[in-house]
Amino acid sequence: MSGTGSTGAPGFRPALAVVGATGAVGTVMLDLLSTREDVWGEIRLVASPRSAGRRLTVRGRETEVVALSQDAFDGIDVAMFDVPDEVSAAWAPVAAGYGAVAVDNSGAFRMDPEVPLVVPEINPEQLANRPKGIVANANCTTLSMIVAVGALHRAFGLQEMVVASYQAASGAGQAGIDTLYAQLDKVAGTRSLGQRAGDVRSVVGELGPFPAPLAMNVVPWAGSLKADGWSSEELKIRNESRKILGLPTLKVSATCVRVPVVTTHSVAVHATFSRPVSREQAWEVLRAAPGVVVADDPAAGEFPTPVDVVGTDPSWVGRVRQSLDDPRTIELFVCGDNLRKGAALNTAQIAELVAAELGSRLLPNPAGSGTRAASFAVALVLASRPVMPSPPEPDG
Ligand code: 2RA
Repeated sequence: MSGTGSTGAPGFRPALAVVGATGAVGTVMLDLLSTREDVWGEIRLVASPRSAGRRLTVRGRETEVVALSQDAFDGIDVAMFDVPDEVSAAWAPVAAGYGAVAVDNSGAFRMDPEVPLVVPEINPEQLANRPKGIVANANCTTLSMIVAVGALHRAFGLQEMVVASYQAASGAGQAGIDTLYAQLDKVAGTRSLGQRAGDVRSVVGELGPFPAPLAMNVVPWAGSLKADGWSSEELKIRNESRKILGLPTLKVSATCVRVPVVTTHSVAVHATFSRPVSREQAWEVLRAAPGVVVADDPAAGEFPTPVDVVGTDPSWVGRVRQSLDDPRTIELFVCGDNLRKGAALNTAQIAELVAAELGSRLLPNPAGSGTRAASFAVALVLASRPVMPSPPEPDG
């Protein structure tokens, strides 16, 4: 019943299950698993019964996808879930019951006080607090900005944050990507569109998962309607930022907007700290922060944009300014690939930390070695560099 991928330190390689291997995030996950340092023994690909039997390539090996069932977790040490909330809610506890550590990318457990919400650059120590055997990954919009904001918080003490997101179509899954491309096809080449109310709407046809046309438009809505006009996405940014930063009363206001970008979320952040912060001080902290790249030279036209950031791992930060009205407030613009750091990469980083922890448990444990091993693992995971080129696209 328990996860026992391949026991016996020092060559211990935990067995990994990737649940949701055939979805948009699952596909990026297979690419990451194929290019990051290989810490895994068996990699078992799991998906809905509809996708079972497909063959996908991971780490150069063609692997058959198995159907989600209890048996899928037998012998598994770490199970990643890239599936809808209700699937995770039902199956992550099953994986944990089989002795695996479940790393869940859905919203099912993020705010559960017995489930840590981990961003390895910010709060890796929370990984140890997992009484349910489940660790949660944050929402892609939070993840796109929190590594940069967390570094600034550590240096200057965050007091309040106002953000506006510019979210890509792929945040709404494959249906979002398909809808955007279909709408772009329909508006392409018609030079009169966008000059009369309703003309774009009448041409694009299907709205897909969006409440208004996305091509040639911006849509001030993402997620579902919650109390008093807030969207679920806006509340996630608030609640998740509070939990990750360990600031349960942090003031956060968010407005989430969908833009006609395929992949990579952007967030404009207005962050107020406990003391004055100059632009130079903010740059210095951001440049030293793991997982952050500063691209900030507006005179040279240098700032992050989604089309330049997509497919990369870091959070890219530009347009850093000290507020003209409050020296304690910094304005910045952050771009992060919502399918990589916003989803698959953060999940992979958490899983790698768990793998290191499981491996270190099997080593002789002289006083202090656990702590040293943990710090070393965090450093390795954050180095986050591909160790081999991407293999060809999966054939499934
Ligand atoms: C979105 N953040 O962009 C969501 C996906 N989890 O719609």
